[in-house]
Amino acid sequence: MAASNGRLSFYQTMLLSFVVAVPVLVLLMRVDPHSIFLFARSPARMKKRDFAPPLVRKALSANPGGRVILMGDIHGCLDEMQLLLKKLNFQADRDLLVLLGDLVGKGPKPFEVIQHSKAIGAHTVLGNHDWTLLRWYEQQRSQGPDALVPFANPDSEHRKLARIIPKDLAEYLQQAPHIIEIPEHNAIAVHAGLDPSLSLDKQHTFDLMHMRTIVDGKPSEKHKGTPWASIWKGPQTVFFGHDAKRGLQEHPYAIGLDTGCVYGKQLTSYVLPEKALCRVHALASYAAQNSSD
Ligand SMILES: [Mn+2]
Repeated sequence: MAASNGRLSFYQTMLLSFVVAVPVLVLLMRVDPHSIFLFARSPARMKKRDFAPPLVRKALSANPGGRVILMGDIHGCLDEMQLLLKKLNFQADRDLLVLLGDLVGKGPKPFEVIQHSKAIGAHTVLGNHDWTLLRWYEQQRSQGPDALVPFANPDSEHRKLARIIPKDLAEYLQQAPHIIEIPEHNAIAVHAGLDPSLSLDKQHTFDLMHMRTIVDGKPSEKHKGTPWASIWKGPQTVFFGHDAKRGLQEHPYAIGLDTGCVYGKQLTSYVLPEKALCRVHALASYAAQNSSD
């Protein structure tokens, strides 16, 4: 292969590049047809956040005289969800129920939670676990049950759930916005957080679904750092989940409601206009706590 001077000739270099590059590109295309375009754009800087969907916002209003109930991360805990709704004396035709995302993941009854949410007319923002399930679902729909998803764990429960989720339940998650606004209460619901330095329409959906802190001025998934909610100055009050490690957070303009039900702790809701918390204890511990709330 080598030329007589020990170096490759121009034509040998071209041929070798071609022989190496073509199988690599074919492989990438098989994994994800979009990857070839991404590869061409900025291969070294490609991250999971670059796959996040375009921002969807939705405004909702309460029924006349009705309450708004915001509920933290359910994670498949159907029994606790039903207990909490009973404790709240929830009336589907009167109350507006807004879930803070992560209906699925880790817990025992993911599909039942989506089914029940749909049945009682609940709205939800999209959580990181819901999004991961949808990424698998959409990839499998276009490429078959063995498709892989970039930056997603092929051994995860999401991949298995995606193969069997009923279409109408997947559609319930597909239509979920990333931000729900309730103007009459000056309230916003997101799964994880908001970047306090950006307006609502400039928020990045990856951060909306994953952030916990501000580190070096930027949103971060890390637990260590300044909680983003502590520096959110309003004027809207933001209701969020995703941070079971910190648990209940009550800042002047931000209220965190993920109290780790799936880890055997509590399922928590907040009621407007009463400004009252309502909680139930988990019936069991369904998962070991780690960082991927
Ligand atoms: Mn989460």
